[in-house]
Amino acid sequence: MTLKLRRLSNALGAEVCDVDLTQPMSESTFGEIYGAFLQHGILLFRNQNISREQHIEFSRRFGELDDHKSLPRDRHPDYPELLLVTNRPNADGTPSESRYTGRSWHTDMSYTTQPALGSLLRCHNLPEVGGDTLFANMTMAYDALSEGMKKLIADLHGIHLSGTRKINVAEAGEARRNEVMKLNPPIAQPVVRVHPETGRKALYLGEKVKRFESMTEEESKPLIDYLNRHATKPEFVYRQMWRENDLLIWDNRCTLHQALGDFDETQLRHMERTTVLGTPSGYVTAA
Ligand SMILES: O=C(O)CCC(=O)C(=O)O
Repeated sequence: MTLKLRRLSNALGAEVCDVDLTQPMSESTFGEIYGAFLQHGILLFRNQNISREQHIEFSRRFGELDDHKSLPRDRHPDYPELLLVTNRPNADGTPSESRYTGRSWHTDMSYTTQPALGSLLRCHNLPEVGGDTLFANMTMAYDALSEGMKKLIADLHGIHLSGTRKINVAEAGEARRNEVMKLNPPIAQPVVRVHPETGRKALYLGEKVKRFESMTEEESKPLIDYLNRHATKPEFVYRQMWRENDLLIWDNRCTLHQALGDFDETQLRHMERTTVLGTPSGYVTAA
């Protein structure tokens, strides 16, 4: 079969128009999907009324799945392969721990030494309007830098911290932040990452990076801020306006994303994510 693809934006992404994920899929069709994933960075499958088992089974074709032990409170109680991104209150009426997941530019699990290859996010419930997610193409952003800047950042490592977002402390609580920090010590990752499959260079930063290795926060901040601002300019970005039963996969090795929170928080937004483990990258370092 030849996949029917529709590009989603100039920067990245394609919709796969003619695949039904409730049906068995041949190796050759999956091979085409994987090729399109590498080429476009994001693939969107609309109208996929799949079960949780089918979500997990399809995800496994991309590689080994994480059991989300770095975020134990956010995983589905019956399916450790599924991470909840939801504002549905807990059974005891307390607010969901994951209601603010992803509210800053990041790439999944960069704060571990086995960052994610890809993530497959399924939209279960949406607010009346909004609840969008932004994605940015880090290969394109890297390519657009000057040769001087490329040289300057070539050997830098950014220190990726987990659970440091102010919103977590203020609203999810100090206890959760400390738990996540303890499970996830600071990790130094190359600022320029070579994609293990395409061989292309991409910026690997985001707002979890507070400083460069061997440099202070004060020294690092202006350049980190510049690179993040550069990388998330509109020309590198796609805005996903979700529909229920969308399944979207992104390549964490060459994209950043951010959940916008552009909706009425009293309305339900419920997403579930599988995370495909990538190749080892980075090393544990001091905060
Ligand atoms: O909820 C979203 O749209 C994105 C969630 C997110 O950032 C993530 O799963 O890493």
